[in-house]
Amino acid sequence: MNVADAVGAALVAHGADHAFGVVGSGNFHVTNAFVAAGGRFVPAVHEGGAASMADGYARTGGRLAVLTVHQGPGLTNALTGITEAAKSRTPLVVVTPEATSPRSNFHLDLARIAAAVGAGFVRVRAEHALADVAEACRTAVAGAGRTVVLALPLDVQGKPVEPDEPAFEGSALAGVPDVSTLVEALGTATRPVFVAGRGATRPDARAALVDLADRCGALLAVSAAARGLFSGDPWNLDVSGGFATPLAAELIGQADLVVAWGSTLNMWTTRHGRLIGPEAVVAQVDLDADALGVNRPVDVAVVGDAGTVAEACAAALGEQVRPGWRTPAVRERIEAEGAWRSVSYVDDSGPDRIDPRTLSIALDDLLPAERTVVIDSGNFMGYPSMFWSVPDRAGFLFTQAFQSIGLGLASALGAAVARPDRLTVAALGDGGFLMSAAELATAARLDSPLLVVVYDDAAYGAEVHHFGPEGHPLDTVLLGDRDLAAIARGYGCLGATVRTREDLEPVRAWLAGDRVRPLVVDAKVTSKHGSWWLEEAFRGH
Ligand SMILES: Cc1ncc(C[n+]2csc(CCOP(=O)(O)OP(=O)(O)O)c2C)c(N)n1
Ligand SMILES: [Mg+2]
Repeated sequence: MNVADAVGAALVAHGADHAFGVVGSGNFHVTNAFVAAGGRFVPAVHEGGAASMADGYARTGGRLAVLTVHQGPGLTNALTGITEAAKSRTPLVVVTPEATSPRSNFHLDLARIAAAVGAGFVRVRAEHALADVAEACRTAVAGAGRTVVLALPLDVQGKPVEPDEPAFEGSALAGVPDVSTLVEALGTATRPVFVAGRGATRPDARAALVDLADRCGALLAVSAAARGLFSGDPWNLDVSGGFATPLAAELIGQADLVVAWGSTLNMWTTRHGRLIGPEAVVAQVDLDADALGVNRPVDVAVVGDAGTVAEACAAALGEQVRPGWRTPAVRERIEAEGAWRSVSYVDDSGPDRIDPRTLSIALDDLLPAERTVVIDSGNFMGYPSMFWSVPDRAGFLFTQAFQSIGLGLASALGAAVARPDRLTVAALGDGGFLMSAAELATAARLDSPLLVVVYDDAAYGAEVHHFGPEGHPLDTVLLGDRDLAAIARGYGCLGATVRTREDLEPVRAWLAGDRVRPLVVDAKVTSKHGSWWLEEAFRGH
């Protein structure tokens, strides 16, 4: 067996069941070997799309994914998606052939590229090929997860490989840290709030956190990236940060203890620190010691996995159950005011354009509760993030770690492959849609149900609202009114244009049907004002 074949098979042996990519000469053999070993390969139109598909697949499925690209431009095309994955700590192995000779057209300094985007790097050696793949896979899935570039030199791929290399070993579980100070804080707080973030990674973190919150009477909140973690819990305040409901902002602001679980309490999650009251004791639990206190001072810091630490705290509290903040009055308020749709607004829909809030609420009513919601970046992004319910943590994918527009559609395709049992709903702006529309060709080929909702304001709305109020010329950030439904039909998808609530009838019909072909909804939305979460974001620039 040669190195390329062995690497493809080893990736499957280490738990990768899906690879996404575009195949060229350099990754042809390794990709075929992956498929021969039982893996599924999903071809994308563009490597940028493939990278986001792999990212979306890994994040939604909670498992290792593989991206396979051609040498040189195949990798550079994929870099934005790889960077988003690296910043999100996605367990992803990027298999890239390597032209080692600096005189080759394809040559890149792969180690430096990987380092530059925050990814790990492993180069496959002929004599240690299996150990090198094992190291890449182990690094990808260990701890909070890591994106790893696995370089497969072209001049090594055809060499014979020794079959009896060391076997893959899973990562050892970290020990339980000292939680006494945190337990003391939990045992004395009267208005505790938990804020869980992306780092609350273990699949059973929810159960451990909810159990602990039940014991100490804590209210539950999440960062936007972890939305859905506490869905269905009666004490769930939903998102803390720019998307927080007025009620969530009010209650978090009154907390006497805020415990961040796998969240760094960044400017988004805390509205630049203003959400958390000055008197609150702040605790932070994170697997990564370097993450402790990065964004604000913390009074209690614990290095450890959120689920493990929560279990240890619950054990230390013993039979003690404190009412904390769980009064009937608070519960009634969460029931009455806990969702964005309970907040009144003045509908600015007209005959030709629909208010994005009205659109979002109408769609939330139409869509099945079992859904995977995927959000691209832009002014629009708060509407689906705030108004659409999500069933659980796997039901929400936020592609904002690199703050790139244009990653949502392909990420949604990866999510749809990971969860074909659910309807995947991608929310995009028209700018992000046009940037990534080529992957509609992939969407039309896949058999997973997909609904794409484009909040179409005929502009790079975020920039319009950023610079418009200051009187700058805006021609550079206007996109013009395009027929996005027609574009979608050209790729083999279905398309519908929505200007009023009544125009949603084709969506209702599509949902009631077999949903075999993806549906793209070009929703012509009003955009008189910039969104308040965007104003919040601009404070950081
Ligand atoms: C790759 C990339 N290019 C440019 C930007 C700057 N940018 C941020 S939001 C935005 C506008 C997005 O427009 P659209 O997708 O239509 O969403 P809208 O803001 O109109 O709701 C732009 C250009 C970015 N974040 N990422
Ligand atoms: Mg737009």
